[in-house]
Amino acid sequence: MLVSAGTCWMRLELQRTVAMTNTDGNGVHAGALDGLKLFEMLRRMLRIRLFEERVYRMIYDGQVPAGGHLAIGQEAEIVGACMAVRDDDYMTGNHRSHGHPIGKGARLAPLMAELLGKRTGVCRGKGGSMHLADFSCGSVGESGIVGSLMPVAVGAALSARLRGTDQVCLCFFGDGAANCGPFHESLNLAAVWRVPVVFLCENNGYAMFTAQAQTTSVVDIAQRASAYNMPGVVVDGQDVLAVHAAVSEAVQHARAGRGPSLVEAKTYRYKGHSDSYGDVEPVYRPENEIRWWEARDPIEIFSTRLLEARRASQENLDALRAEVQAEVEGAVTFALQSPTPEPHELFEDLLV
Ligand SMILES: Cc1ncc(C[n+]2csc(CCOP(=O)(O)OP(=O)(O)O)c2C)c(N)n1
Ligand SMILES: [Mg+2]
Repeated sequence: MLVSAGTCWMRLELQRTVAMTNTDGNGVHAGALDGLKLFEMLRRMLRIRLFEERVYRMIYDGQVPAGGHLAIGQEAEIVGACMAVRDDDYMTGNHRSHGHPIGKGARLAPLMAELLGKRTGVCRGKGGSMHLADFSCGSVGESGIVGSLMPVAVGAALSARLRGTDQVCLCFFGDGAANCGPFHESLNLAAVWRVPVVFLCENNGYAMFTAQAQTTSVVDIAQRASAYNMPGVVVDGQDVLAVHAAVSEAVQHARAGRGPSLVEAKTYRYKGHSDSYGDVEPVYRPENEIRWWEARDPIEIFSTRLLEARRASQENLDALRAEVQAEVEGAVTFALQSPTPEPHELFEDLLV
């Protein structure tokens, strides 16, 4: 009963959001982005999707020691946001953030090796799925403690300002995190100090097995921005261009020294909360809800738009998918063949 109330609410919300933020007739913001960037957006979304699907299979084969939380279905909000910032800008994630460094341009092989706990991983195998950082693309860190990277994002942005650079920090967090203390503390301090952070709420409608409507005082989490005197905007998280446009505006605001913004992307995860090996989840989402969201698949939507706007041919799309598939398989081979760390390495790279 409660779940179906949540379902109905989510559909209405998404329909309202789509109406508010839809792109132009072809679904492509004419002139805003060149063909190469559009194609790169699709490439990164495909990288995330195929990487995560491969990780999913490897989890159930027992090859990923700690399991993982997958973001399949959320690719558009990740890539739309990450491609609205520069390579030298910072980014923080959460427990569901394999895809976020990929969105920001990370190489797949060291990321896959990290998930397998290998020495060649981005954190030399010590971070794993939930605690990885990839400094090569500005990914400062991720954490299994919900909300805990939000103050870190404020710190990264503050450091940029103190060093006199114009870097910004893109801070990803979930709808569940928006009900935790660090959300409120971080938004407040970021606003008081006017630091250049873009808070990106990935509202996938659930915190573990609980629908947002059952736990949250507001319909749109972006409403909370007004409590902290910053701009707040809701965007269709399945539309990569809409997210890109909203985050670009927030980034411009931050770089101009005008402080933080809150962008809420309405999205959905197709897989369970966690795909840790052996995890059995309760039934908390109706099948028809999952099917409804799958019909709004971000990669399908964007591919169709590129075809309709004649920005790509079907052959281009097929070739891109094959290229990314090969890249993912290359990453798997690299990770499987890489050595595991020696026991003494446990005490290296520690700051005490
Ligand atoms: C401080 C804290 N409380 C509770 C948990 C258990 N937990 C792990 S993920 C999660 C849900 C987070 O939901 P959300 O922020 O919406 O992110 P999503 O998983 O939907 O991407 C919870 C409650 C935790 N890891 N840390
Ligand atoms: Mg959530």
